[in-house]
Amino acid sequence: MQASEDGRFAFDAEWYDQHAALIRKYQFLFYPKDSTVEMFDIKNRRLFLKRSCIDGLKFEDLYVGATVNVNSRTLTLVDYSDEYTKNILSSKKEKTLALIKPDAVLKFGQIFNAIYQSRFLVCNAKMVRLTRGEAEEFYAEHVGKAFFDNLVRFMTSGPIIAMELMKDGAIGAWRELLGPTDSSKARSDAPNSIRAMFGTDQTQNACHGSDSTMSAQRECNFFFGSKVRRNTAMHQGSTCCIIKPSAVDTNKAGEIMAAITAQGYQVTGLQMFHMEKANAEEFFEVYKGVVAEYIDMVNELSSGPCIVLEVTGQGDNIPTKFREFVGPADPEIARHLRPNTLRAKFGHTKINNAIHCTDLPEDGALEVEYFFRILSD
Ligand code: 3AN
Repeated sequence: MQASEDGRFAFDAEWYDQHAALIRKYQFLFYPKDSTVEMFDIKNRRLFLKRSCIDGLKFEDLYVGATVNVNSRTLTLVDYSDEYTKNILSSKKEKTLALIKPDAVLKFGQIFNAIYQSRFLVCNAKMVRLTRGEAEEFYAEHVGKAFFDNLVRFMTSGPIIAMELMKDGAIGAWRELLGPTDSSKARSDAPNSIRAMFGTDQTQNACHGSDSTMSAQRECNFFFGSKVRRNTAMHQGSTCCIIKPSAVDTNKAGEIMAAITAQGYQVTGLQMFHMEKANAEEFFEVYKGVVAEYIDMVNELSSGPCIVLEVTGQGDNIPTKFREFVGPADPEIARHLRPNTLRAKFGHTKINNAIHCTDLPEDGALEVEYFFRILSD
């Protein structure tokens, strides 16, 4: 296809058709003038979607690697399909890898919040624990340096959270937000930086950021390609908490995470998911025919990325206790009756109520399993 005359953007998009077990390829066109989308089926050389509005889709959501929901299909934008789109978008948008290191993982809510406040888009996130071999490979450029052993020991000492961040000039912007490598220097030279606020010294310095386009690509691929596939979910005495797409989209996820840990809960698993509509239907199946809002719940859960947490805590019956902390399904009711609950603070409507949590105690393990074993594979 040719460069656009009326400023439309063109991407190559793919959709994995589970039934046919094959990848279908489309050309995806976005017209910023009226925010409409048009799609062509590449193999069959025909119009697939007549130019129309897609609910909730914004220009900022479109970049290579993004997932977009169109007519119940979760498409991945795999490349720019014309020079115009490439020139305009690729020169600005950048991806970088951020790691929350073991010393700062308990502060992950505040760090996510700082990231959202600085207007980064979190495209992917997952909590993992590195093996020694993985940490050595990740830091291969530092082999032989005096601090190498110490660094590897530290990076394998507990869970870390990997994130793929995106914005214009993301690599430099994230390093600026991090501050100097040495946390003491950060406190004197950049007191509002993440390392100043959350780091201890030169090795235990809270977070990592890629230092070039090449390393960003390698490092994002290291965590979100096929290499590090495990997650840290423990599947024991835990419950499932989904920070819903509408809360993620309005940059509330960090505040919600911080509120959960401030209440004394621990987060032992964390992963971002881009739900297919079919998966959202399957996950909410127990509500079908029972809850009037079932279809809206499914649509909301598949409308964009959600962040799923495995939550544990002191004592028994975590699903029941955590559910009380999440509060009534309707945030209006929650604000009247239980103003300290998560839904009272972060919810808007019964559908956009910020959080899903496991309802029945016996389902806690099943819901955690659905995300951290079934979908994550
Ligand atoms: P940055 O993470 O600021 O880019 P690098 O890439 O030079 O810093 O170093 C990678 C990691 O190695 C740092 N984040 C830090 O944890 C550790 N490190 C770097 N320099 C030292 C040092 N002189 N002493 C101890 N640890 C260090």
